[in-house]
Amino acid sequence: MKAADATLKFDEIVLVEPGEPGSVFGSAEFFDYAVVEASKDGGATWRVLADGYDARAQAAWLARYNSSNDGANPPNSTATGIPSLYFTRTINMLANGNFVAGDEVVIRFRLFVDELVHGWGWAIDNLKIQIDETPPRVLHTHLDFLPANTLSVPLPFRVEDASGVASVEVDYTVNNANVTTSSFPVNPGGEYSFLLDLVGISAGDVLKYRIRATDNAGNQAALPSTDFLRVPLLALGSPLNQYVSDFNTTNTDFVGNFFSVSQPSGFSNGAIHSAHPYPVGFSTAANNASNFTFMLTQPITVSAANPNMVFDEVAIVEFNVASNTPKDFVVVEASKNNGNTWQELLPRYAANANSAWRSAATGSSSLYRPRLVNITQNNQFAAGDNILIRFRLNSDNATNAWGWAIDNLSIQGPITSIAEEPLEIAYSPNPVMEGLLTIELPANLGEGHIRFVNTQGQRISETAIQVGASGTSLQQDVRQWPTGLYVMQVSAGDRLITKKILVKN
Ligand SMILES: [Ca+2]
Ligand SMILES: [Ca+2]
Ligand SMILES: [Ca+2]
Ligand SMILES: [Ca+2]
Repeated sequence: MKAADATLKFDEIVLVEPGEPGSVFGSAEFFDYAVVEASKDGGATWRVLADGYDARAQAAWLARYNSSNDGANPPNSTATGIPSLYFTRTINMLANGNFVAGDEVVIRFRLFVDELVHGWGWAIDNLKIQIDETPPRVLHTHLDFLPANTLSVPLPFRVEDASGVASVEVDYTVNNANVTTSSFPVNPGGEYSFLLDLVGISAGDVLKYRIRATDNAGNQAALPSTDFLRVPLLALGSPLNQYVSDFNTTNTDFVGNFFSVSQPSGFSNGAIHSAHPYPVGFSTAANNASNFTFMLTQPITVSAANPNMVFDEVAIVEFNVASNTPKDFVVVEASKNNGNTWQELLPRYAANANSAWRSAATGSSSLYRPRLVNITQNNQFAAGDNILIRFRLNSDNATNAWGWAIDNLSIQGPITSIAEEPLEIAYSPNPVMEGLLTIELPANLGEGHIRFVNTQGQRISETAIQVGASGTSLQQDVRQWPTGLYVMQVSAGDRLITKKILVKN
C-alpha cells in the first residue's frame, strides 16, 4: 500500500437487500451487504477497507430495488441492474486504520447474504487500485502589474503532489511574441522561483506567464488553468479630479487578473466582472487566500467637497451562513504610495450584505444594489492626496462562488441619478426638491431612530421613532440643507436600513 494515493476506485451497482432504516454496519438489522476487504496474511484473515453498504447507499439503487418483487413473504426483489445505475466509489485504503503504508495485501469484494430475502446483486466495473488521478497543486501569489522601471522580479511558487512531481515549467511572453518555456529541475521540497528579467521592457509592455507542472502519473496542472497571467508594466497616469464610467464601451483604464470589463448573459450592458465563478485561492500565503484586484491606473486627487465613490454592484461571494459574516470577501481600497500599501475604505463584505445576494447562485442585472463609499471616512486619506483605487476580491482555499460585478462607477463625479433599491422603507420624493422628504415606516418596526449623514460623515439630523402595529409616516424638512447626497439610516432593534437621498435646493 502506497503512502499517498492509496485509493481503490470503481463503478458499481448495489441492488442488495437494505437493512432496517437507520441500522448501521455491523448490527444484526443491517441484513445483506457489500464490502471490500484486504488481507495481509494471504487470505487467512480479512479486515474491511471501509464499512459495508447496501441498496440504501444510493437513492436510485433503493428505488430500483423496491420497484418490483416476487410476492413472497417477506418479498424478494426481482428488479434488475441497468448501466444507468452505476455510481463511482472511492475508498482511501488507509483511512480506517486497519492498514498502513507498506502493507502488502490481497483485496477481495465480499457480498454477505443472510438467510431471508435477496435481490439482484452487485456489479463492479472500471477498477483502479492506487492510480494517481490528481494533478499537482500549483501555489503562487500572482502579480497584477509592475512599476515601469522594474529591472527584474522573482516569481516564487510551490508545486505539490502526493505521488511526486515529474516536471515543472514556466511559459512567458512579452507583448504576444513567441512563448519561451523555462524548465526547472524538480525540487523535492516543492519550492521554486523564476527570476523574470525585464531589461529592455518598458511602460506599456505586457508580460504574460503561466506555471505548468506534471506529476509522476502524467496528470497535468496549469496556473492559471486557461490562458496566462497578465502583468503590464505601468507608468501611472497624471492624477484626475474625477472618474466616471458606465463600462458600456471598451475600457482599458483598469489592470488586474481574473477581472474584465464584459457583459455576461443576464446583464443588459457592460460592467466590471470578476471571473464567474472566481477561482479558489492558490497563493503561497496563509490559508492559500488569493487577492483578485482590479485597479484604476490613473490616480485620483482626493476632493475636499466631494470625496465620494458611488457604484452599483452584485457581490455573490462566499459567506459564513451560521454567523452571517464574510468568509471570502470584497472591499474597495486606496493607496497613496503608488500601490505599495493599501487601506480599506469600508468594512469587508460578501453576499451576506444583501438578502437577495444571500440566496442567489448567479448574478444578474436585477441584483444590482447601489453603494456609496466615502474615501476619507477611514481617516487614512485627506483632501489633496493622490490615491490609487482598486477593487479587491479575497478568495480562501475552499469553496468559491459566482463573484462580483461593478457598474456605473462615479469617483468624485457629479451625482446625476440614484438607482432605486427594492424598498423596505418607502420614501419620496428622491431627489428632494420640494423641501420635504416623506418617509413611510412599516408596521411593527419598533423603537429606534432616523439619522441623516452627509457625505463628510457628519450627522445632520436625528429623530427618535416608535412604530407600532399601524405603521407611521413622518416628514423631514431639508430646506436648510446644502444640495448634495445624504445617507438616511433607519435603525430599529437589530435592523439598520441605509438609503441614499439626493437633495436639490
Ligand atoms: Ca437477505
Ligand atoms: Ca498526482
Ligand atoms: Ca454598464
Ligand atoms: Ca472560499
